[in-house]
Amino acid sequence: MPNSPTRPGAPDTVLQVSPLLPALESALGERFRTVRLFELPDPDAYLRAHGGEVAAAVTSARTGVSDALMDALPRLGAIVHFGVGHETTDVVRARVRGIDVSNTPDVLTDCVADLAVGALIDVVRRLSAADRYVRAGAWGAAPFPLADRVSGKRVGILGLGRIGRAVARRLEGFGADLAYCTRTPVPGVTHRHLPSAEALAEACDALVVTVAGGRGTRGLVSAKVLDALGPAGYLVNVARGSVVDEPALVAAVTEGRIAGAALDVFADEPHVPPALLASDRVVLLPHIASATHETRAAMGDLALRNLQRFMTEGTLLTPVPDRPAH
Ligand code: NAP
Ligand code: 8YV
Repeated sequence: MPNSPTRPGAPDTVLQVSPLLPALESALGERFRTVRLFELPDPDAYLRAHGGEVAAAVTSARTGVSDALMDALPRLGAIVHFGVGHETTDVVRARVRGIDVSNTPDVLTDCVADLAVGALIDVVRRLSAADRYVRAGAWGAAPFPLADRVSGKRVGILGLGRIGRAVARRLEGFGADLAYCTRTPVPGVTHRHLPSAEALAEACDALVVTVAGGRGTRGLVSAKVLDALGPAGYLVNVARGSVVDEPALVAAVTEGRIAGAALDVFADEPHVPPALLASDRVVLLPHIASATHETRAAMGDLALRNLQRFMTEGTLLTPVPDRPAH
């Protein structure tokens, strides 16, 4: 049973843990007694004096709610994430405390899948590299080197959840030969299921990473997996930087042990390893897979509706599922 704010004498402060979409921030300010923790000169002093007044916390998928913050909020009933990833919050720990947790699934799936396919085409056909070549005035001197074909490629999808399946649907239109890896085969999916990331990498020309982040998938794309992908293979990561062993990736790219990588996420954002910045074999994106006007508005709206529902009825619209993804 979650800690409901509808109890007599219950707290009603909403704690905004991190900066959020401006429209969401305005709505929070208009509808709730909202405290912006990240702007306070002394957040610890605030928490000591007023932590017991906080009913719900709103946070980004990237920031979550740390264990220490959870501990400072004895009457917290809900953690509302802006974003689908929630590995920055210990959901099991929250559940033990009677705290419900929500995220924003589905509304971002199409945009993230669009970007994954765009990034795949970019790195395989070398679109960004060709753009740099034209801008550098190199076109007149020599023809741009031939790239690899996208249509008909063998593509492995690591994690066939909402986003992975949307990537698969798009790639079917490219005549891709698809395989995937999840802990449990997905019922009704006819693409080949492979039991490990390494087996999947071995069987494909391009590996698209769409698994959940967190402890359970940390370093899943290891040096061995990259070697299984091989010198003609491409990596696309739109999941989390933690899923890929980044030093191993840097080594594989710079030594030519994989053909290239397209990355929307990194181990220590916004820091990108200098060797990747210097490489023409990689496409580097600043964590923008869900960053469209339409999708961010839909994410903000869903986060707000979760919070509204909790503050009025003590339940959430899109609670994260019971089975921990990490
Ligand atoms: P989802 O529906 O929960 O899918 C997660 C998938 O990961 C499931 O198929 C799950 O299958 C699989 N998985 C989990 N642990 C695994 C493991 N150890 N080995 C293999 N597969 C594993 O989540 P989603 O909505 O598709 O989102 C996926 C992730 O994308 C999010 O968690 C987030 O980190 C990332 N994301 C990134 C951006 C961005 O801006 N770049 C935007 C949105 C989301 P099993 O449980 O059967 O293993
Ligand atoms: C956001 C994301 O960029 O939903 C997620 O898990 O990674 C992205 O949609 C971001 O995390 C919002 O906080």
